[in-house]
Order: sequence, then structure tokens, then C-alpha cells
Amino acid sequence: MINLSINNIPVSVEEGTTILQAAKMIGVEIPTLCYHEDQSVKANCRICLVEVKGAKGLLTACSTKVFEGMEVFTNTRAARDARKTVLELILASHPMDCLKCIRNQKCELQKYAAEFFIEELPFERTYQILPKDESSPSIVKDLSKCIKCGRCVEVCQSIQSVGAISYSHRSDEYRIATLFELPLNETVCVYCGQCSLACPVGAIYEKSEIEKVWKALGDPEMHVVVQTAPAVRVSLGEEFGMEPGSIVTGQMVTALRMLGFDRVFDTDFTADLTIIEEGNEFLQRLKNGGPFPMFTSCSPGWVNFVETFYPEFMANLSTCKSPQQMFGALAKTYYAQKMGISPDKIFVVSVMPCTAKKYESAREEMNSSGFRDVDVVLTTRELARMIRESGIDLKKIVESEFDAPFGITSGAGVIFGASGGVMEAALRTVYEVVTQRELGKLDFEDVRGLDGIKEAVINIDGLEVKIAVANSLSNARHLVDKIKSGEREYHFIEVMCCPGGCIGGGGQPIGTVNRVRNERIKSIYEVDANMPIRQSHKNPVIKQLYDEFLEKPLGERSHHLLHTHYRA
Ligand code: HC0
Ligand code: SF4
Repeated sequence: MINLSINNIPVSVEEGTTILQAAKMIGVEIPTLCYHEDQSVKANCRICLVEVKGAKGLLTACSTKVFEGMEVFTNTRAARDARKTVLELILASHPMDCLKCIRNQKCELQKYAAEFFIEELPFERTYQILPKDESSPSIVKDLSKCIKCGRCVEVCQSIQSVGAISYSHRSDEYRIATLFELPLNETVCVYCGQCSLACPVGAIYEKSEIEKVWKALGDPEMHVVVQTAPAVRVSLGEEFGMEPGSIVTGQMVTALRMLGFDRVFDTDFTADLTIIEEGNEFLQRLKNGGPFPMFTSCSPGWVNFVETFYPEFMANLSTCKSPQQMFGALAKTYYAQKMGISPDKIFVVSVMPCTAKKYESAREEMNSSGFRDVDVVLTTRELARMIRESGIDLKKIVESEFDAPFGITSGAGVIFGASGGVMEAALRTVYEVVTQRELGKLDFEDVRGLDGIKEAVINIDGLEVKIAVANSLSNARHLVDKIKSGEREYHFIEVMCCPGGCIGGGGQPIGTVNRVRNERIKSIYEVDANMPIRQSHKNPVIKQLYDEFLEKPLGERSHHLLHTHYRA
């Protein structure tokens, strides 16, 4: 242990701890902007300057490791003045239109401006209003607001291994840009939105579609239904000040009813349906000898990644549409018929933890009913804005239940929201279908958790099924490269684009870091453990859906409505 003092208070910490971390342990927050707890230390914003006795000049707390006997002072005149100057320089080149910024009250720069009480800037304003890049269906990039901290670049390059954005130019032209400054939709961007989670200000954010939803809700001709993704129920509460991982399923359903949706449904239902279709597809591939590995296809950022970087693996993707798209296709066929409503009068809204789902819903092949499967995708953050705008306090409203028929779901459906969940849900069904025996233990712990790559071999009646699970695209790349080189072989692989799976999606509340992801994962498995049905094939409404409409898994109707193809 290392003994030091911070503002004259003794503290003992592990070797290798930084001043920033040590200060946090004794309740002292040093301001940071480029620092991000899940990323490498960049020390480029210089706002975390502190004084260390004996050192020449001020030191950056984020990159300076503690030593025995160190005396740190975080609040000397020199440290405060230096930080304030750094902040003033950043503000001089910032538009400061906080009242109409998407990150109003959730902006790290705004928070420091308030804490430092910057009344007037001693510097000439140098900001430029640049055109926003709104070319992508998922993400808006507003360079005018960028403070060049580099967090988005790190997440895009290192965690996602996409590299759609990078540092560009020099000196006062220095900026974060795409290759040749192309609009995002002409780059390799997969629309994951992880950059929008990492951004401390409002320089990258989801493309909002809230107005389209208000319009539909206000149209008496439209029957507006909403589906909520598995991961939203364990994150939405954070937008209303609740602890990370708070389970707010019932309050969310009530809030959606209060907003005016005609029916509130659960994407977990079509997650169950995906298991039946995808499980059968896997069994068919086992019978036909491949192609292996079969990759899950429900994470649209991952599908985009395969199409862009590994087109040779496209036949390996499951042909199943994602649960969100299956829901849309059924809403405008089976449900429309059952309700006696013309499909053109049904408006389908999804609430997803994901920005890439906006792109997925807009893909031209996603309209097998003759109408667009899903009309609008809102992120968790957008739904929270609608709820706040309506004056609803999620903490105070009563809980209620999803509507029938797409509200009856299994625990297997909900675990889709965490990395490893789709695999576990599939195994819970495939094992029983193949062996005709009940699984003693439903929990497949080997595939749970935040580890980037998880592997297991499952014995199904003498057949050794090799599986793997990857979360984040850098881990997916690693795995696919091993398959390509012949170093590894698998039968079935689940890939989720975002770290931790959908609970860590790019549309989740600002403040999604691995610490928070872990809490959401725990809650997802808690919801599963408390469900009366925990296997997709035991969901009675799924059985009813096949009896009344789809006939059989992989049947003609399923193929038409629930499966798709991918393009290079
Ligand atoms: Fe997911 Fe999904 S689990 S991708 O992360 O499969 O976004 O939560 O809704 O579609 O069900 C997201 C989450 C979904 C889909 C489901 C899958
Ligand atoms: Fe990179 Fe994802 Fe952001 Fe696109 S959306 S720039 S891929 S981090």
C-alpha cells in the first residue's frame, strides 16, 4: 500500500492508483473531461490539474500515479486558476446554446461551468457554427460542440474496432473527423451509438424521432402500439434518478399507457419466437452440415459490421429477423387480423436501448407485410424525454402489466438483453427439443457476464456443441479472425455489438459505464429468475401463434414474415 495525503487528509491506496482515483476514495472529485473510467488515460483536456508538494508546476491527476509520502493539494489558488482558465478556453470555442442542447442538464461541460461559476469569459469567442452531419439514420454529429476530448475516437477505434472517426488536421484546425470528412452514412460507421454514450457534451447524439411518435399518438385514425426491448426495463429508472439496474417494468408500462399508446407490448415475446425459429434453423444446419458457425443476427450493429468488414461470413448469419422486426411484421399481419384493423392504420413504435435499431427498422427489406414492420424506434433516452415532457414521475406511478397477446413472455426472452442471453435462451430450448428431456438446471453461467469472449462446449445427447459469445465489436473481430485463420471452430456464436450486450447499448442513459452495466446485468437475471416460465418453447402464446397463424417453425409464413437476407 502507498501512504499519501490529499488536502492534508491521510490516505492509503494500492500501488498504481492515480491521484484522481485516490482523491475519489476520500470524497474529493477532481474535474475531468477527457477521462472516462472504461478507457485509457489521455490527459489531453488538462482540467484535472493539481499541486503536488515538491513538483515543478501543476500535474494532471488522471495520469499521475501516487507515491509514498506524496502530498497532494487539489484546491490551491494555482490549481483552481489553472482549471478555470482551461474551462474558459474550452467555453470560448463552444456555442454555449445550452437551453436548446440535447444534453442540457446532462452535460459534463455545463456542470463544470456551473460549479466554477463562469460569469464572463476573459477570452475572445472563437467558436464556429458548422453544419451538423445528419446523414445517418441513427446518429447526429455536431462538430460545433465537440471539445476534442477523444473519448468517441477511443470507443469507435478500440472498443468497437470500427474506426469510422479519428483525429484529423493539426493546430487550430485539429478536429475529430471521418475519413475525407465524408458524411457518416458514407463511412464504415455501424451506427452503434457507443460514441454518443462516451461524449461528455452534445457533439454526438441519437437522431430523435419523438415528434413522429407524438404525431401518431395524436392521430385518432391510428392504432399506435409500442414494444419495449428487454434491456430498457433495467435502465429507464436511471433517467429518473433511480439506482443503476433498478427494475421498472411495471412503471414503464404505466407511463407508456399514460402517453397514449393503445397497446403496450413486450419485445420479449418475439425474443421467445426468435428462439423457436433460430433454434430450428440451428437444428436444420446440424442436419445439413452447416454452414457453421451460425451467428446470431439480432444485433443490427453486428449485422452492419459483418456486411462491411466480413461479407464472406454473411451466409453464417442466422436468417432470422431480430425480435424487434418480427414484432413489427406480426403486428401488421396476425395482430391486425385479430383486431380487425387495417395494417395501414397500425403504427408500430419500438423502445430500444440501441441506436442501430433505427437503421435496422428503416432497411428496405424490413416490410414483409407490405408495410414497414416498425415505423419508429425510440431509444431509452428518447422515451425518458417523452415521459419527462409529460410531467410523469416514473418513481411515483403505479405498476401495470403488458397487454395480451404479446405481453406473455418467458425468462428466456428477457435475458436477451444481456450478453450471453440469446445463447442461454437458445440452449434452454434446443437441449430439450433434441433430447426430449427436461433440463435439470436452466442457468448456463459460463456464458453470462461482461467478459468479452465466453466459450463453452455443451453436450447434447452425445453431440459436443461448441459455442461462443462475444460482446463489443473488437471482441467479435478477434473471434471471427480466429475462425478465419482456422485457429478455432464453433457451431453457434452469439454476438452483441455493444459492451455487455443491449443493457450497454448506445441508446441507453448517459452514464452507461461498465460499473452500471454490471448492475443492469444482475437485474436482468433477477427478472428471469422470478418468471413463472423460463423457456421460450413453454410460452403458451407462442404455441397459440403457431396453431392459429404461423403453422410451424421455418414454415412458409415464418419464412416470409420472420426471416430475411443480408447484403454486401
Ligand atoms: Fe436488444 Fe433484441 S435483445 S437486440 O439488445 O435479439 O436493442 O434489449 O430488443 O430485437 O429481444 C436491443 C435489447 C432487443 C431485438 C430482443 C434481440
Ligand atoms: Fe463509431 Fe459506433 Fe459512433 Fe459509428 S456509431 S462513429 S461505429 S462508435
